[in-house]
Amino acid sequence: MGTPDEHIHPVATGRAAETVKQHQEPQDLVFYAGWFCPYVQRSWIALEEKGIPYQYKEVNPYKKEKHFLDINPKGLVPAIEYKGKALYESLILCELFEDAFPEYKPHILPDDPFDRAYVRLWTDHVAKQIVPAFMCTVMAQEPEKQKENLEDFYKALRTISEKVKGPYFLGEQFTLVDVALAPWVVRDYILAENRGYSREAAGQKWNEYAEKLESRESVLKTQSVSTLVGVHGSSS
Ligand SMILES: N[C@@H](CCC(=O)N[C@@H](CS)C(=O)NCC(=O)O)C(=O)O
Repeated sequence: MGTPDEHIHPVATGRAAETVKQHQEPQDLVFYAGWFCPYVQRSWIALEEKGIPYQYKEVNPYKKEKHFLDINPKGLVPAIEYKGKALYESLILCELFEDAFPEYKPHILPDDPFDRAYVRLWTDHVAKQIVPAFMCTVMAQEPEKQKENLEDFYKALRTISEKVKGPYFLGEQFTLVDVALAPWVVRDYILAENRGYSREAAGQKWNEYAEKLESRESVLKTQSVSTLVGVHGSSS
């Protein structure tokens, strides 16, 4: 796939381009994003779910421009500026939106403290098991290694599938687990086309859950036509 930068289309396309267009007006919350990035899509889904007012600013994080490094010293998207303060890390941003804008609904964390912790536990599974296995499968060069990583990916998917209440992870409520996972589901065609992955092979429950995630309106609204370069993140 070459270097990430080499393939980057400069702006969002498809439904995501319409969403970007609707969020150009200055707002207290500035969302620094790369349309192609699955981590960005997480925070973007959370913003769109809630209808929080924000201004979208496209950044190419691979350029490491000074103005952006002042916002996120790691130079990664997503990042935000809110009332003069800056913050980054996709899942932390999702939690910030939940806490700083409680009046904007739906909430993506349940009210019950046990359920909240449970959602965080399984979001952690997405971040530490599913996403790394996806990335390793894409990056692996040797067929043996690719096979091994794909098996780890299937295993991580089956583990979460057993816990899915349906239609979403926790039942009717669309929560942070779903938000964290959806951007990888919409990119799984990369594994299907290049690594022999199929949703069916991960089980019927996974297949049904994946279909629910990819057809959620907030996911569709933040989706560009091609996401091929969007698998080059740097961590979970
Ligand atoms: N852990 C970060 C990962 C963010 C990330 O890796 N973003 C990628 C784009 S998908 C990026 O900005 N890469 C720039 C680089 O690696 O220099 C998060 O969850 O926000």
